[in-house]
Amino acid sequence: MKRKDFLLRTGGVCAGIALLPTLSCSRPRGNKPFELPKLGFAFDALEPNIDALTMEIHYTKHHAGYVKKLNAALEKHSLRGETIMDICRKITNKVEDVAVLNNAGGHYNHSLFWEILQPKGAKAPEGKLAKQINKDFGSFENFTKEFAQAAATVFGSGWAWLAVDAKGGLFVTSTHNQENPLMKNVVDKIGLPVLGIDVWEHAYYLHYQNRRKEYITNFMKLINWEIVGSKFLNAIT
Ligand code: MN3
Repeated sequence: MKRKDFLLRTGGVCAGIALLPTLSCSRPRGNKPFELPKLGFAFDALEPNIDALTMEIHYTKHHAGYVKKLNAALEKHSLRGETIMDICRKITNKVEDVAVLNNAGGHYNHSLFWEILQPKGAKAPEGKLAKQINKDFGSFENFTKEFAQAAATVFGSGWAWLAVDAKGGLFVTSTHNQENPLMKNVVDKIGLPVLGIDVWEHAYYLHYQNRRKEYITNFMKLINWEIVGSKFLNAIT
């Protein structure tokens, strides 16, 4: 994929056409507030790897909290009305942006997390995604090791990601707090996330306590590779 196409798709050229409001890629949503996305499965659907109580609290308290606080933080913010992805792409870590940064990240990251965890679906990458993983990591096993290592070594709260770069290649990275690889003004490695693991303690502590590695191992069994694969195809075509 050409770099320009990637930037267009990921919003990287928005700044360049800021003077042409009719061409803006902000796609205003009529300032409708963000809503908690519907969960595609029951709270207990991921048992025993992710327990029902963790799921329920994570979704109804944590994610719902990010959505509520995001809407409040956007009330008087210039990014109000933009899509969640464009907000992530444009946000900075300046003091006046922090509330939007944390809660837009919280909303985007968790929405992706629930999507790729949906029960059923392929249990290993297939097709173009499988080929690209082999190309960029050597093998699926190597990818798994690198991803698990990135997740295990996040200091404090954060996420590990599989993301697509400007050339359509895949890379593993990790971010702090609710940051993600879309946030080009905030993080070093920029790309479009296709898979993410939440390693905040609220994601696993009730069931795993301090055993983050065990949570990561079991999370790997839950990934719906069909959905990750379609996200990858969307990113490169
Ligand atoms: Mn979380």
